[in-house]
Amino acid sequence: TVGLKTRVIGSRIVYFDTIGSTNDKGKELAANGAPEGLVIVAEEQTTGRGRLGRTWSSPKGRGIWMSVILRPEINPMDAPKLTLLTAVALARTFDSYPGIQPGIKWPNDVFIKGKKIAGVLTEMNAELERINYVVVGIGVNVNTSRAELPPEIENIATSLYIETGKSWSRKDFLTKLLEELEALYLSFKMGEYAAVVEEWKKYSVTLNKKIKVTSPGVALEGTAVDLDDDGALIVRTRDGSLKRVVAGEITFASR
Ligand code: BT5
Repeated sequence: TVGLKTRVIGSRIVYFDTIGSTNDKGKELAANGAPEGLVIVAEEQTTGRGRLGRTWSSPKGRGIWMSVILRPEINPMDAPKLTLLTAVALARTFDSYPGIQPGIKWPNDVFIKGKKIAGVLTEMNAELERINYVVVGIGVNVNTSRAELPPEIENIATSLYIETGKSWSRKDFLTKLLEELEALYLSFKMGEYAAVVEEWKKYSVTLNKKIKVTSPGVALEGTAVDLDDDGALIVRTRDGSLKRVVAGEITFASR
């Protein structure tokens, strides 16, 4: 065990030396009745996934490749809130490292000085108005060196090691992250989401930027002006109208 102070998140941790994807394992275990809070951690993922079929580089022993099973009693439409909440937990954790200033790019990326250091992949199983389970996948580059980054992400990704020039305990990072995640999740369950949104805004590198949004059925350009109470991004388009985007993908438009 890692000496956790949490009661729900990480109440059970299953550990794998090597695995395809901790999210796939999470979905399998959740479908078979695994309890809320179960965490799956792997030293290495051979088919780590990002969103929309993208790959997530997960070299052995270098990062935190993990998934958490949640069973919140919320409307499936509110599931994206869990992604933002997780990004805030990650930002708080990075914030506790000397000289590290995390930024959150909507909805699921954590950046340090313009480079991606962590990502969140939230997947759910729901029927009608009821969530059966949510698997929150989290990938964090802790001790990956520059040479270990795949060439295609060499210029867009970073790690704690690359940023600080030293190695860090993955166990300490994981412990802190699970504690922050639990604190945020418990207050979320009590209906206190507004504070999460406020904190998200504090870390945001998205607000007040010119962006392009692409998501299923949406393609628009404008300025990200706010995050609403539900965690949706509010974009002001050139004609001055406000558009609400709940899920998708943004790129920063170069002026
Ligand atoms: C994400 O997707 O950022 C979600 C990543 C979630 C990974 C975790 S690890 C544990 C769990 N099990 C899984 O199989 N997945 C989750 P997305 O926003 O689609 O970003 C993917 C893009 O990030 C890729 O297309 C690359 O450009 C870049 N990328 C890939 N690996 C990276 C890494 N290790 N660090 C930084 N960027 C990376």
